[in-house]
Amino acid sequence: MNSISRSIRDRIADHPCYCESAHLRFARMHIPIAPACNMQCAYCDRRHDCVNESRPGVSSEILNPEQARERVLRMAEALPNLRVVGIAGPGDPLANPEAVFESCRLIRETGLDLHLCLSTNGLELPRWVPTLVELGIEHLTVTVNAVDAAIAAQFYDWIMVDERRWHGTEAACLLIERQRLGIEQMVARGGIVKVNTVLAQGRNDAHMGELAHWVQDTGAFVHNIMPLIVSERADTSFRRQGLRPTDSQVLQRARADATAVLGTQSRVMRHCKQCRADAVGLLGQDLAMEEVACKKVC
Ligand code: CLF
Ligand code: SF4
Repeated sequence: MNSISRSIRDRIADHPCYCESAHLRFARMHIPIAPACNMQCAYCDRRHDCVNESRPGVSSEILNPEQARERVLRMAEALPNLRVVGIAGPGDPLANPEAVFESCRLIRETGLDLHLCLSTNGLELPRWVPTLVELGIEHLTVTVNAVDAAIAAQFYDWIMVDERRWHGTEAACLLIERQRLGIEQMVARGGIVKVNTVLAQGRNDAHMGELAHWVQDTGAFVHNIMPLIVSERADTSFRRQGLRPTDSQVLQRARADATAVLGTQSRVMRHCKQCRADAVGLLGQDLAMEEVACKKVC
């Protein structure tokens, strides 16, 4: 599918991440309600936000569902261009299902006309697709760093399934299978799915064409390839291995490889700001920081 169908175009028209022309006009807010995670990515220091959907090295406060609802009400009043409430950490939302689903319910009950958007590593996605659909979550992001088990295995120190830690290619196969199943189920139920990929030079940069074919086959709509950020403060496997932040030429080449497969520029995101799990405002704006600063002053 190389042309954008009308209905999808309408449904992403005011989403600042899924539609590039929307990102200078419409705001999103993240509610930091998900502290736990069910895996250890090789680029993540668990003292900080989920790197799959945010910038490392910036910790967030954690809200409970009622506080999340209050913040959404406050921000909706303050920002008339607010269109999206995103749940992106600081851990994995589906490793914190009770708090996340309760927050979504409370936000839905406000009657505000806002998209609910969720970002996950996909490990627990298949079992929760019906719940996400029931809650009206139409925009879903799944971080998929590789679809070749040998490459993917380099991205995860371990994953936790059925109270057991899985490692290596065994873990990678299980994760990739669940990511594919979850995305396909979500697409089959009318969801619009974005795949995020953390691009690590020397690990998955030669793999983007193959990954983009996989994205196409699953029915996911947007592919967002993000550069690896290596924080000096972070203690991660990739940092210990000496990996460097992704070079901009390598990033451009990877995005070009994905575009060649997906067919149109609009299906490969280039305006991602790797925002915080509590960011508020236009992409690139960090109103949350100002809000925190204000609280301290007050
Ligand atoms: Fe947030 Fe993510 Fe929804 Fe957007 S962010 S949960 S899809 S509303 Fe956007 Fe931020 Fe990039 Fe994410 S710029 S890190 S892609
Ligand atoms: Fe960190 Fe996110 Fe990976 Fe969990 S899924 S280990 S929070 S980057």
